[in-house]
Amino acid sequence: MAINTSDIQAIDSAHYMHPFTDHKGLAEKGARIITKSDGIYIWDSKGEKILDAMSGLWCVNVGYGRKELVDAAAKQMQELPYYNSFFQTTNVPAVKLAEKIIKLAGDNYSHVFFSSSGSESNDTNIRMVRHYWTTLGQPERTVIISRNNAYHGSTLVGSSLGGMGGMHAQGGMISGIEHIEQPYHYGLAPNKDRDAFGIEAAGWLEKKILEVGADKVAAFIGEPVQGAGGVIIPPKTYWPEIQRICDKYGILLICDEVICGFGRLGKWFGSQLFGCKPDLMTFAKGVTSGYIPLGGVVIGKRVAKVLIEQGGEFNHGYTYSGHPTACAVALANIEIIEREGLVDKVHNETGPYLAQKYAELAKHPLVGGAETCGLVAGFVLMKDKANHVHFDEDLGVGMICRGHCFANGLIMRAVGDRMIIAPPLVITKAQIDEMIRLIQLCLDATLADLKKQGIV
Ligand code: PXG
Repeated sequence: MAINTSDIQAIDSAHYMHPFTDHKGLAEKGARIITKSDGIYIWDSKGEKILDAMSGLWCVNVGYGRKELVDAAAKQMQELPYYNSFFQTTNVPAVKLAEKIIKLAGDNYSHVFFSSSGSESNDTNIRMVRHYWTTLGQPERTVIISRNNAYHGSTLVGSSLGGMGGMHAQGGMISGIEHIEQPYHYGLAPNKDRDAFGIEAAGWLEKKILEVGADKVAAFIGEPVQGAGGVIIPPKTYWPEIQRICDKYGILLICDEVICGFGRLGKWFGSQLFGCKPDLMTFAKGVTSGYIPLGGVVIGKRVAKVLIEQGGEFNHGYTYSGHPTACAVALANIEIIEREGLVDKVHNETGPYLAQKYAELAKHPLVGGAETCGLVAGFVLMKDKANHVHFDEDLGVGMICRGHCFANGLIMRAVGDRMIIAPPLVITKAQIDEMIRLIQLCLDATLADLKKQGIV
């Protein structure tokens, strides 16, 4: 179907309200219309080929153009497109997917609750942990501790859990959420020993627990690696220490695996890489590689046992909990990840290769704090990295760099001045080389721009 770009842009501007978008700015420029995809590439309506180093929005783990996933959806839709799991009914794909996810998660877990997104799943988490403590006769344990710059979704619960001031400012926050500082070594304490900083940053949790009162705290929630906050990779000492502190005070640990789960960090779940055993794990995105919406919570035995044996009816659920078509696509997606050995490939081959390439990229005069973990990576654009001087925030240097990426056929995200990537797990070494060449080119163009404007 031929597409008239300016017609679609005009209708888009007249009727389609986009997420996280300044519409006045967009109307002037017109949205970029993405029309097709294959592997790690997407194309726009003008025929430009773009290397999608963000896997859509951190989700297209097996890459675009997988007919198997289309076939799985079509087959399921012909048999049973939809049915609910309320009123003592179930469906085969949901049952099989729950069993499969528990096998991947390991011994600590027994049940899965399904939703359609990461935000909904975190809402489920909060309902679940508060219900858990009430069932155990400790209803005053309601407070959830989270972190600054965290992202846990965009519903009111998700944004309250998250640590983004801009989101809190629009619509407010639910009560009972506390935040501690994030474990951002390069940003907060670059001159400190990294591992010692990890212990110190975990210690902020203990301080907050004591401030709130341990008997009031229900859970701590964190992304194993903070994604939307700018790919903040914690020191290896951080999560084991967080686990120790949660255990010490009997507090539930929730890992939000929406980005880190399903192979992104070279393990099925990020918490498996960092050596902690959360009581609850949020998932979404990579479970279906984004081909169809699905999310959920993997429930540890400690919580499941109490809810099932003592909790009575859990007054919670979504129309699409356990959606058969979404679950069938997830099963086919996990089969591809297993058959192609993508988790091990990230761990043993492409992850280490990307790390090596980022170590080279770190020599660029603009690049500070370049780090990778599996197939997520980030660096911060620095004015004077020798003296650890950042650019003035108002200059929008990250957006300048992102503009060059857009113009040169590369999707790389800017979070402030942090430039981040999360390419599909199917990316090859040759494609990593191609991606790095493009990043280098965009960095050079950004530097030239900044010099021309007299900023550096
Ligand atoms: N938790 C985490 C860790 C996420 O990254 C969510 C929950 C919410 O999932 P849903 O499916 O409700 O969107 C996310 C989503 C960005 C960006 O700008 C990241 C997300 C969503 C939108 C934008 O990087 N992550």
